[in-house]
Amino acid sequence: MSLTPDRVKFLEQKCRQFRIDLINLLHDIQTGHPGGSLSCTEILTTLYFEKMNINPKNFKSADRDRFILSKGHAAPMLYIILAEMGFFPKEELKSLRQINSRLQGHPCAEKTPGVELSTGPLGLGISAAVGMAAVAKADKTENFIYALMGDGEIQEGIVWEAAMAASKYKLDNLIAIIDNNGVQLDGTIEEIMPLGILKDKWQAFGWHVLESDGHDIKEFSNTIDAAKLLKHKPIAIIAHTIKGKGISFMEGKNEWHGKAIGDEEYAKALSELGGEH
Ligand SMILES: Cc1ncc(C[n+]2csc(CCOP(=O)(O)OP(=O)(O)O)c2C)c(N)n1
Ligand SMILES: [Mg+2]
Repeated sequence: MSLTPDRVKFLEQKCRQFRIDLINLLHDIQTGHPGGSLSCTEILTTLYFEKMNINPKNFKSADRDRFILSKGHAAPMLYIILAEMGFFPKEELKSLRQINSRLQGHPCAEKTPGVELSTGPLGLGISAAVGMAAVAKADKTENFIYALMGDGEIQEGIVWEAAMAASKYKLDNLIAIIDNNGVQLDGTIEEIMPLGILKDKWQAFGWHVLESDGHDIKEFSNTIDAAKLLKHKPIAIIAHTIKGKGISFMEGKNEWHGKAIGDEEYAKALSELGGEH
């Protein structure tokens, strides 16, 4: 069902607050990945607050939906959202990337409540997601497996092995989302390794393909609804996004993939977002 205007406004407000929380956090700890966290803020928020059947109080129920952050470096935004949902205290966010913390720089399923799979090596998450979707099919559970990949990530060969397997086994319970921000770690996708026409590539590998603005919550929500109705093939959603979205000097800049935020940059970012420390 399409989101009401009030609900969209509520979720947009959440996203604004999550971006403020992210900047506060990464400035405090002087490390972390802002660019890729900011590009998937609306995607994660829509999935966790609107679409997925996940409950922190009953997290291990067999038929829960699964979310796999295959682009594991966006962990800060995932943690902010998991804390908001009540998986662990918000106070704990301050321990991000500290020795012995439950909140490592990349998600750790053994340590962190709410994390389904340890990720960080790109391409690994989608591969495990294919396995999870195959198990769900075999067990005849009604749940969906969602995996979020970066566009740089899909340059990894393992992604396409996983894509072939998902197609062979007709995993229509697998929804892979590509955070198509056009930028990777040390340059643009075009500079480093062009991907060609993504829609054609995924279709050629036997997938349904949908496209959406990845920052438009209503459109993205409708796209997820449409994806869930598709049958007999896995589904790829190409989400058009901007790396560093919401902070003018970070937008589209690979330099902000992983970089400490200086004091002046911090003040500017916060004023643009209209936030407070
Ligand atoms: C197998 C592997 N190779 C290299 C890296 C280092 N690395 C981390 S993030 C990244 C760039 C990812 O770009 P993209 O997938 O486009 O992410 P986003 O733009 O969404 O941040 C690289 C090369 C890694 N984590 N894993
Ligand atoms: Mg990218």
